Amino acid sequence: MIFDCGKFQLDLTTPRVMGIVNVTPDSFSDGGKFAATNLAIEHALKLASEGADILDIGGESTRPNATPVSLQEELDRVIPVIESLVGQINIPLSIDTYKPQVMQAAIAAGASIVNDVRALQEEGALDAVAKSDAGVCLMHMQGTPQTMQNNPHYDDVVNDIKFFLKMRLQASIHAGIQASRIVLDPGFGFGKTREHNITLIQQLESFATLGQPLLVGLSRKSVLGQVTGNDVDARLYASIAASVIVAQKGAKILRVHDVKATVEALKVVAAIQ
Ligand code: 8Y7
Repeated sequence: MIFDCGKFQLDLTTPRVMGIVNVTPDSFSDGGKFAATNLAIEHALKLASEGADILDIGGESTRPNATPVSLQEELDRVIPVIESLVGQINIPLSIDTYKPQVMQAAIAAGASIVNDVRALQEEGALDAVAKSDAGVCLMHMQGTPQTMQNNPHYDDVVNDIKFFLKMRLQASIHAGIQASRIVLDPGFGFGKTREHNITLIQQLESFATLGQPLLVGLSRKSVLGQVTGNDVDARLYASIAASVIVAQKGAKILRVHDVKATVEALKVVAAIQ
């Protein structure tokens, strides 16, 4: 299976690792924007040297209750990082955004993948991707980051999410985005209880019927905190366990903070399979 992202043709025969690069000055206390840019670039280069196959660059936190960021602020955060990285490393860069203007600017700056937690539902987002040759990740979310963890409900969590992804896949293909450019993601933690997340992991194989590669993000997520009792900065071992399990259940791209540990764990999975 090949994931077609313009300049890059990513072979998904074995699972790939997408390293997370956050460009959010609020999480870097004082230093301000210049410091945030440089820290993000440094971190991205470290993840690339650890074996990341893709880097996912985001300028707006999608955590529950995070404050929204203006278009200009988001551009100011992510574009300098993308511009710098395209000249330094030769792996696909992904832009984590739901805003079509950010998608367009990031692609112009050299990004090869759009990672959209709103699955191209924003006005103009389908067109922004369709008129490029970038790949795209369509993710499921119930509600918005502000409200999604207030009592999420599904009739049948697996089938409801599969139906949503199937509809967004159809809309994307209809807009002119070839199926070879599309990966799908159940969106762990985005409007899901602990039980919803566990059920989705248990039944991850059933997403194969959608016929597209699956991207999974479970790294350091709250379901792993609920299971282990650990805070977010102590969820590495739980994250590795989750990565190994979803890789065995067919996930093709793993979105993670801890690239080195994940790459090693996946080598063990590959050696056994
Ligand atoms: C995911 C994601 C986040 C995910 C995809 C976090 C941006 C929250 N999670 N994108 N983004 N899938 N495709 O804890 O699971 O990393 S942000």
